[in-house]
Amino acid sequence: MSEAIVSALRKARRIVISTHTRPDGDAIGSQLALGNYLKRQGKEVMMLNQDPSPYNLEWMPGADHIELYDGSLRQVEFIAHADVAMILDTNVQERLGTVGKQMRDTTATKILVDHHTDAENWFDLTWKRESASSTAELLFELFEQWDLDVIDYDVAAPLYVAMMTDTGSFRFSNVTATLHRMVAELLDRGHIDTSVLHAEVYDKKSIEGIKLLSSVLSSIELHYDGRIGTVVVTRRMLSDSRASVEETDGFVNQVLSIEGVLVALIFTETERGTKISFRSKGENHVHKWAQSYGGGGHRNASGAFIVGTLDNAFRKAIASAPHFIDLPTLETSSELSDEDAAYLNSLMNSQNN
Ligand SMILES: [Mn+2]
Repeated sequence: MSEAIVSALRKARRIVISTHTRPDGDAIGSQLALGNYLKRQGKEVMMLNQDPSPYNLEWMPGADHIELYDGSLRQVEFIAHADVAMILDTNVQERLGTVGKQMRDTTATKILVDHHTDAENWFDLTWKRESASSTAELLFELFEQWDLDVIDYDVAAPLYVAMMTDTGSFRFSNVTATLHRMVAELLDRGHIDTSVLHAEVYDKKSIEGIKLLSSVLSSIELHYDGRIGTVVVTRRMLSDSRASVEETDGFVNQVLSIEGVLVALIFTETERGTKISFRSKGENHVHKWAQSYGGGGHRNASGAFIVGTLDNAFRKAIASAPHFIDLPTLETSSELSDEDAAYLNSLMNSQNN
């Protein structure tokens, strides 16, 4: 399959690249690395997303060439007349946002490069593996197939950032020796100073963001004998801190860093409902849990959205935890509040009936 993808890209003249809404480091890094690589190969490239890049990724080479999708004739025509449409780091139309329909409807060869579970079936060619650390890792494999000599700083830096951000700086369980060999190639070919890139991405927090972190962490709770940890981000916390919601990225990892916590959840209150981010360690997979609320993602990192109040979403998610995670029985769950226990009991009784 990788040969077919490289061959389609070789033959293509016009290539459109898109990635998911609220893009992260892997999304933007992969998009830029591929975009810059294809431009080196003489291709006409358009990079189109629904949402802007996070502020700490705006420095990356080519970031100012990513366009926000506005449905203009120029953009719609480019997609319609493209030879190849690349979909990166998501495998569902809906996650592409406003640009999704055009990407799906184009007559271009639609190529998916992604590491999420449960792909939709409208792609012509796919290069996907759930166990891959990042979409960037999969892209590197395609570059290997094509020509590694094309990789310069403009390709290597975004690819490195994509791998770094999707692996929690190379510490998650999907980090392999093979990934480190790829990183070694990127450092050599891009003449990369890793400390500079790390600082560009991680040491740009605002004082408002750190204040928000402090109020979010004060909401921390442990459930089920300390196996599940939660924090909440209320609209009040956001407005009081004057931080943007993007600055909550990574907060959930603080909860997961507690010894004994298997799964960390962060509940973010929005106007329409509650967003839940799930993070987990090792074999405690959370994607099915997120899917039970219409969400999805990876086995160790998923998300979902529940319409309704924060309080309701919180109790619902906590009560359903034992259906998805191996947890001690109720009797030993000393940390479960009376209210949670009552809700869980009513849930279990209704399922027995
Ligand atoms: Mn990713």
